[in-house]
Amino acid sequence: MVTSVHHFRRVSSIIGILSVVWTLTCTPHVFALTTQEIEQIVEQFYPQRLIDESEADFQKGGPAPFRARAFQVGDLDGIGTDNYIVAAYTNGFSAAIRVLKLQNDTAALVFEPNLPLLDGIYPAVELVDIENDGRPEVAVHFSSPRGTLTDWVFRWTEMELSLIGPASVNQHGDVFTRLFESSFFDVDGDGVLEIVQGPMKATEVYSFDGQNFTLTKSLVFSRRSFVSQRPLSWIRENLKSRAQGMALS
Ligand SMILES: [Ca+2]
Ligand SMILES: [Ca+2]
Repeated sequence: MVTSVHHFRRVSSIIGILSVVWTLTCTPHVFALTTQEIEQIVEQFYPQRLIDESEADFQKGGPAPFRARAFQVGDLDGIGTDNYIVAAYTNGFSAAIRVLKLQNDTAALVFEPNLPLLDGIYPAVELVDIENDGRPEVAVHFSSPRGTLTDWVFRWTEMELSLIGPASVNQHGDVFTRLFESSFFDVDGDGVLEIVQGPMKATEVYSFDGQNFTLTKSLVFSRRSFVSQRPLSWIRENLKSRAQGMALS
């Protein structure tokens, strides 16, 4: 009898442990989403206007419809949970950026910047904490037909992505980034990342003033043809050392 009670208690405690494990593994939670499930969510939010544009173009004899997308999951609002997806989409020509918010395993489109001049072939999304405050900023890169990357840098401010990277406005009032082939690098070692841009025309260093990036250093290459024959990895390293030299001098 003693043995069977003891046995019963052991079985009960095992069932108890199993139910805790079951609860932990089966309770829906943002963290429980698999990469494949997140990819499906990102695909569901592929912008219809990019599909329509591709198909209209194809009907007029253009190239076959094309889709590319990239994304990162991150904690944009710094609450300790990776509850946002930043996704970038292209149809090979036009592009879009969408911020999706995850909640109870569902996603909602919460912001899409109105930037008609976003374009490119393949997108890439990078989350980088520029001023080291625990909240990531967003850099989105698009490859161009010439192979160079254009870079758009944003900051998540409450409800929207605001463009903080260097940008200009064309005659129609549309904003376009002035960044290409850039990288983040702490030139002056103060813990805040600068943007170092190059490599063909000039080395430019943009510094963050808390609101935007502004040009703080510029150096034109005197032997452009020499530089352009070098591999990109060499150019990037050279840019970094030049940028450091400029900051120190
Ligand atoms: Ca930050
Ligand atoms: Ca710095």
